[in-house]
Amino acid sequence: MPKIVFSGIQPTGSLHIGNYFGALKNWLEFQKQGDLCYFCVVDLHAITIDYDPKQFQDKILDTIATYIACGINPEKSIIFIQSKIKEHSELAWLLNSITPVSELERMTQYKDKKIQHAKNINAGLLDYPVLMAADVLLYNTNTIPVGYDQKQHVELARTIANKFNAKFGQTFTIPEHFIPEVGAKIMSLLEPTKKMSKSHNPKSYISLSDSKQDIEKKIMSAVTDSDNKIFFDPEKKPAISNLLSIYHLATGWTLQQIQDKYKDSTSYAQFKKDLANELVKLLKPIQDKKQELLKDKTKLLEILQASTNKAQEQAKKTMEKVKQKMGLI
Ligand code: AQP
Repeated sequence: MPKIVFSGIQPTGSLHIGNYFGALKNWLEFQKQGDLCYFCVVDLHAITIDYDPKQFQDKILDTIATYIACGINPEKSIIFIQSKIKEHSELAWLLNSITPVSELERMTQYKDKKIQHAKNINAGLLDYPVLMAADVLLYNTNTIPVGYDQKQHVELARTIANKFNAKFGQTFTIPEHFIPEVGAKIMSLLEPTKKMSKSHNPKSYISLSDSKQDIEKKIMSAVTDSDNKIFFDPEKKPAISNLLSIYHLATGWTLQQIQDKYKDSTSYAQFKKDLANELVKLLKPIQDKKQELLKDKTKLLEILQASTNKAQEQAKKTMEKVKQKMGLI
């Protein structure tokens, strides 16, 4: 049975290799398998932190172009912008009525974002996981490919769906997360115990749009320990282990093959140089394709129209069922 897959990325900035290895690369596998895939640009999630409305449309378009440049094919997968389908907000409101505030307050992302955005702790920041539950439940999703950071939100979406089904009768499919074995949590280049994030210091992440010079500079100055030995041990050597994982994901070499290659190294310099080169090789075709797509923004939006119609049709069907179950007219 083909799966029904839903996933999204916030247009909060240029996507980074954590988004690529943790999410996008796995989306391609589902697309290749012939699953029914919904890949959304979750702009309504992105407005829960401070943002510049003048730059927002460009960021949304940049994210769409990145999806397509990475290989998401609008003829095979459904690519759309969340705010174009009003049912996302509508269902989120209805699900709010069965979601305990205490569940939302214990979400790790909310606790982190409250500290990071201390001057703008808005209701949307707290309510983020309910909108995410609405995103996935609208499409009868059974599989949600995400990085490790989103696991807790997927669990809450399951709780909400189960609660709704118990209260109003069988309505929603209970979705499951798909978390890749490697790449689920790419760490910051500056603080290897924290996850790579696009809203942190740009030196802490490799953006998919970074130039060769930027990639080299960032990898060469990535934090490491001082023993100059290259082996995988996330506990004792979080920084080198993170770089080894990135090397593995960028090249397809096994961790053992990479460790063997550098077993006689007496410094990290050559390892870092090679890693930077591999990332440049990986990202160059994506960057070229993206630039090409962004030359004609009207056409880029037109490409999404058929996808948006398909998503709209399904969202409408689900909402009709939900409203009827809830006793709305
Ligand atoms: N460091 C990461 N390693 C692996 N996967 C990651 N993802 C994000 N960071 C990593 C996965 O990418 C998808 C989209 O994430 P998002 O942009 O919607 O939100 P996020 O998880 O909050 O990502 P950022 O970069 O940290 O964004 P900001 O800084 O704007 O909050 C998700 O599947 C996520 O798991």
